[in-house]
Amino acid sequence: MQVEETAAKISSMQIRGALHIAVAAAKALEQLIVDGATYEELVEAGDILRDARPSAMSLPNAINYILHLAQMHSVDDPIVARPLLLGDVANFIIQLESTIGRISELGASLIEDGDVLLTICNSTTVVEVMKKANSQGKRFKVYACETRPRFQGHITAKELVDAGVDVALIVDSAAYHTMLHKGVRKAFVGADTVYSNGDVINKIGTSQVAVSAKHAGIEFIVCTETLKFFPHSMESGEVVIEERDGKEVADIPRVGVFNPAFDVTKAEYISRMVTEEGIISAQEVNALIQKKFAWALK
Ligand code: RI2
Repeated sequence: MQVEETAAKISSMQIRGALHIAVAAAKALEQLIVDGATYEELVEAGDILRDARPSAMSLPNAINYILHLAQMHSVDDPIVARPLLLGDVANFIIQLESTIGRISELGASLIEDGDVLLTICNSTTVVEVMKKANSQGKRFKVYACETRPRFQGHITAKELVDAGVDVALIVDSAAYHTMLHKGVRKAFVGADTVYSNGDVINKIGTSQVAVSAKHAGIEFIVCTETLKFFPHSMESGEVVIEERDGKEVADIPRVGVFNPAFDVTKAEYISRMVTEEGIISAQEVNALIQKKFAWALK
């Protein structure tokens, strides 16, 4: 797929979910390298892809890592370096896609027979965790927030029901009530960006679920690949919270709309994080950044 086409699909959310957009961008860059791009052309392509969606750190991390590999291998020396670079890029993509398997194993260990769970949006990672627990013979119920305005909760519900999981959709504003009155024990959510202090950016409404979970005394669990960690959060601070077209919410003459796509959940609301490196506390994110992002922090 061409770079512009991939960027357009990410921007319009035909390709969505923090992991999927990172893999799509990595594959677009891989194709450019196959086609003989110079380092400058890769940098330009990286800029186009990076701008496609601003709030998911998986996207710039994947792009920056491939540019780092290209620099290491000197992409402009095609005969010697290009095959080595392509090998490393292919390896990176395979590793990226395999992290989800490790997270699903670890995450499933937190789900017990008879559990009642709640989730928001459509996180591939969370869905895989739940499918894994189901395949282990555990029987549990999931309440899926519909996730206005784009209803990604419907995708979650469909994927879970197809896998044989007992699932019910709720409107987003029913989350707290459902926790209190339907015996919810754990909330599982995905992530788009994780700051070094453990704060998490995820789909709008996630922070309300987290605050409600704390109030209701239930666990709030974030499932995230470390690729979503923000290595430079100490120095460069804030990630832009994407604001999307108001028409996604309502199209009423003379009525304005504010449509943020994400929000920030503070680390204090997060019980645990499930990563491919293990189950950690939000306070352990910074140490893991030092370990996983040495290439970016130099
Ligand atoms: P996975 C999604 O954003 C949601 O916020 C979801 O929790 C997160 O990406 C992570 O998704 P959007 O693309 O990487 O629907 O777990 O705006 O699939």
